[in-house]
This record gives sequence, structure tokens and C-alpha cells, in this order.
Amino acid sequence: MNHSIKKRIEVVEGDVTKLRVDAIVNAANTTLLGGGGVDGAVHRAAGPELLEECRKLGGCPTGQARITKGYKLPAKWVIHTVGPVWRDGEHGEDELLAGCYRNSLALAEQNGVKTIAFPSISTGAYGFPMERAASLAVTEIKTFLERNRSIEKVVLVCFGKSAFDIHKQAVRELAG
Ligand code: AR6
Repeated sequence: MNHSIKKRIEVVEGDVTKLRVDAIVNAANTTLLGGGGVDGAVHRAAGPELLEECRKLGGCPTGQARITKGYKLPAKWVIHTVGPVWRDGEHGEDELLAGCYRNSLALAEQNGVKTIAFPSISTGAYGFPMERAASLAVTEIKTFLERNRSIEKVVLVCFGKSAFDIHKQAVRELAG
């Protein structure tokens, strides 16, 4: 069981907007109207139609997720999730970040997604410590995949070698 879960979680170094998967996850903010980091890259690569669709969604609360089309991206779908801003770890940050992964995967499943790629939500502008975020991400993904057969592959896309090493280690330790 654990062995097959591990095979369904892949860690890669690169740019999430380049991946040929059914859905990529965007590290958005509550307005869903774009920003820097992953969000800026996703909007640039998808083109202006993405912002048009996002405007109609009326925002998204922290910890939740919304889906749009991918437009010019190689991915068919973009799942926008809003990570928590890190304060001190005592303000519900862990549970909110876990919610991002859980809710994004649930939306993916509902839309027939078989392959999905996540950047490391909240670990850039929002300041969430990466080791802690990676452990939460892998734990949530593993729990989801154990119960779900329809999603074949979850890709963790890491920006840079140290992010890659941290996520590899989390998968080694937590996914079997
Ligand atoms: N592909 C993969 N990972 C990336 C990419 C990319 N193209 N670009 C950055 N990263 P961030 P957050 C990494 O700041 O912390 C935006 O302004 C980055 O190194 O994109 O959730 C939104 O509008 C980091 O590890 O997202 C929000 O206001 C991780 O992805 C706010 O930033 C997330 O960094 C969200 O902040």
C-alpha cells in the first residue's frame, strides 16, 4: 500500500506553469485577481482570459480552492488555492494549509483530473517554513491518495534545489 502511494507522488524541480498535467495548482490570494510568485507566472502563461474568469468567482477564503480553465497553459485546469500567511504557527496556519491540499485534491477529483501538480503553497511571499509545509503537504496528499483511486499522480514542483531536497526528504519519511 505505502509503496504504491509513494510511486504516485513525484518531486520535480522546475516551473509549475510548464508542466503537462491535467491541473496545476496556483498559490493565489483571497481576491483571486493575481499577484507575484506562482500567481504572477500562472496568469502570465495562461493569458488574460484567466483573469476574466477569476473575476467572476468573487474571491476565495484562505484554506479553500476554486477551479478555472487553463487557457494557454499546457494544463487543462488551474486550481486556485489560498494558503495562510505565516504568523507564528499558533493561528491555525497548519490546518489552513492542510485544507488547501485537501480541498484542491477534492476539486481535482470532482473534475476528472488524473494528474495534478502543486507548487509549495504559502512558502514564498506568505512565509510558511518550508520543512513544515512539505510535511503537511505530503501527509495530506498521502491520506487523500490512500482513499482515492482516480488521481494517478501528484507532482510536487519545487523552485530550486533546496526546495527539491526538502520535498524529497518529506516523501521519503512520510509516504512509506
Ligand atoms: N513554479 C513553481 N514554484 C514556484 C514558482 C513557479 N513558477 N514561482 C515561485 N515558486 P509564492 P505564497 C515557489 O510567493 O507563499 C502571490 O503574490 C516559491 O519559491 O508564489 O503562497 C499571491 O498573489 C515558493 O516556495 O506563494 C499571494 O498574494 C512557493 O512557490 C501570495 O503571493 C510559493 O511562493 C501567495 O504567497
